[in-house]
Amino acid sequence: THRYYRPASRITIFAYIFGVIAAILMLVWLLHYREGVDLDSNDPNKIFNVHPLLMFLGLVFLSGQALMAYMTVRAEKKVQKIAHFLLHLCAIILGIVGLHAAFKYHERRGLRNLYSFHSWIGIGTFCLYILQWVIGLCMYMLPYTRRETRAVNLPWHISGGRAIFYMIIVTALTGLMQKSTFLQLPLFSGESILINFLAIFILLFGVTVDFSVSLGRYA
Ligand code: ASC
Repeated sequence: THRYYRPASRITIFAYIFGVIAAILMLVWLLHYREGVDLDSNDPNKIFNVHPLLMFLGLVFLSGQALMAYMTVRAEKKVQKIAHFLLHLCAIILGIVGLHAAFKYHERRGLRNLYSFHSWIGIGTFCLYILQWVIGLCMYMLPYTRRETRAVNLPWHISGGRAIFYMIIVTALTGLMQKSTFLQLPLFSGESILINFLAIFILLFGVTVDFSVSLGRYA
């Protein structure tokens, strides 16, 4: 019988574990060390905290799951493709709310927008992410594109997607470092160590997700 899915290799299982650890560390950081999350709060910090939570859950965690869908979704190719597409759509929706939280926080605090390296590469990456999604929709989901055109563009879709995913990882890590600079945490305080480990697990998630994609093609 024909096997539709690529088997989840060991590296894909590691990616999944790193992603879950990063998610737990993010929640411990925001709920235990920080003020918690609430987009409609009177406390501007609770508004801000929505930003790292949703950007991580959407653009790091869910988009990583989307990249691995062809390995992890135990169904025929068409279903994997729809899962890949919808996971990216969820990531975009979470990303929009997460970006809104950052702007809302700045407005509450009377702070300027878009002054940092983190914000510049973040906005650039999010625009590319949406562009890639729209191109993917037109090229691979809607029935108008010829089979040969799809095939010619597939390496670009995959390479471009992997580059955007690494840009997301870079944005997440610079965001964490920017926040810990603002917080002026004491060296080796519990929170500072937690943020550093969160950053390491986000990086490990990024590398292992990308390995799953690249090595999966040879499985
Ligand atoms: C698609 C799809 C693929 C590619 C492939 C291009 O729409 O599901 O796997 O395009 O046909 O070679």
